[in-house]
Amino acid sequence: MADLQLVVLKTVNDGPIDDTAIKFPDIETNTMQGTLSSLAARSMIVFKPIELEVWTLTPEAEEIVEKGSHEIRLLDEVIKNLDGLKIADVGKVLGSAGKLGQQRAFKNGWVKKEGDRLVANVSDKPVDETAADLKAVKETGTLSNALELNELRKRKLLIKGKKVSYKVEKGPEFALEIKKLETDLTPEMVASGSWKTQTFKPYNFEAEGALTPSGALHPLNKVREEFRQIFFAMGFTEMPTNQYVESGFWNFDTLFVPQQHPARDLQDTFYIKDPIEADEPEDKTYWENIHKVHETGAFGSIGYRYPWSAKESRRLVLRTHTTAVSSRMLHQLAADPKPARFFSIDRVFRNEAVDATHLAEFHQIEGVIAGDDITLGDLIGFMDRFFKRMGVDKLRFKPAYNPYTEPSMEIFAWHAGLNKWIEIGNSGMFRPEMLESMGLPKTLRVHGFGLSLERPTMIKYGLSNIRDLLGHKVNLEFIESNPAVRLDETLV
Ligand code: FB9
Repeated sequence: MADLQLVVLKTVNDGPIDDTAIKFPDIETNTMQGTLSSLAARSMIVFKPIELEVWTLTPEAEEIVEKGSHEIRLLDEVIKNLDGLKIADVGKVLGSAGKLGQQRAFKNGWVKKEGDRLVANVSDKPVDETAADLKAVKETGTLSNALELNELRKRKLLIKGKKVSYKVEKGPEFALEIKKLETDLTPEMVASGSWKTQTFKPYNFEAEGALTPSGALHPLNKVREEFRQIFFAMGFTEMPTNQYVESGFWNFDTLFVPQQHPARDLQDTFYIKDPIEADEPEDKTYWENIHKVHETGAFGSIGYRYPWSAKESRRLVLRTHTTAVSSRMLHQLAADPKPARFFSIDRVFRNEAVDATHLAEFHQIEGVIAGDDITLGDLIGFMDRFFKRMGVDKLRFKPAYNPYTEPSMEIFAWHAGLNKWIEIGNSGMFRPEMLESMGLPKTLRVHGFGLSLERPTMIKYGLSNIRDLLGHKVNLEFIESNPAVRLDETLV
């Protein structure tokens, strides 16, 4: 710091930096900047950084300054011999510089070709401008003629650099000694009154607060919370989804999914090895109703007419949809049937090929509405209201198939950004084979809908690969820094 005080004593005039400036070749720019900032924070100095563009020479340029330019050296060799210089000998005489020198000597009009030889085309030896310009750059770090400077740069003879200087002047609190600055007012200072003579470091109100290391919510959880609030606002109760392993009974049979349905194949479903089977449900009437409705038909349905296997129904699987939980909840509702709204948002598992938008698991969002004599029109009306809450107000419905709902509809939304309709979910009226098997009255109709959590989250955060959202390749910085999400802004 002592050296720096010398600089402070010498107030630099307003002119450009000249040799009167004091140089500190051994001080790093960051150190210098930090020291000056520290003195300025105490109002001891006022300083202004001045950055100048400087140029240094490449090794080839250094050789030109020492030996002359390639073109002047070629001219020297041509002038040496009365009959000039054989073109074939240029490389031997001048090495790699020969070809360059020959090009520029021709360009400058210094030599001309006679047969297989180069002869002088000038009567007096010209000035070696290249060497002179490079010498000037070496001495001053620049060249007054911008065109010539640019020409040397284009010939890759210069390296661009930056010279940082500082204009330093005395500040209102200038002194040759640095007073110890108090940073905090202490109770002792107040009691003794010493604060009156203390010098306190000025508060930097521009300083950003220190980042407090803390956890961060995953974007999926942020979007999940937005959906949860929408469901709560629309009168839904959250279902308990903390059981990932289900029996085939709850995951398929109660949903009237036949035991030979492709969704039950190994390439779609994860089967548990140990334990391999679940117990039968306590409600034996329900168990028998499901057996009948599959095998012989019941409740007005002709069923699937196949030998229903109790063993198959007891097999344990990783749930392939949260509709398994919906089935449990509706079965419980049958004990006291009344209008109800349930929702769930949780992981489901599919043994499918993974790609940029699909993993072997995803989070399903599911809503179930039970009401007296509700219809497909009520479902469509509800979907309009539900998606309008997230800025999606242009829906279309397309007939679809699900084993457990009839009729079923795929839901599409108009994506203005992509200028096309995109699929945003699936829905339908749960079948009587499912509802009456569990003991619900015919008048209590139930419809449901589902979508994934990953798809809206990827849209919201502009992600195209699901691996940027889930899995071991996720960028933790993205998790920590991604913005809060609001679904009520248009999402698609
Ligand atoms: O989520 C999906 N797309 C989607 C959802 C929302 C969105 O932005 C929000 C509107 C603001 C953007 C896109 N889909 C369903 C459609 C496609 O992504 C599809 O390719 C993938 N589907 C998953 C299943 O794939 C094996 C999404 C997932 C899905 C599909 C159906 C259901 C649940 C999840 C269901 C159901 C259901 C039906 C009837 C009764 C009860 C549940």
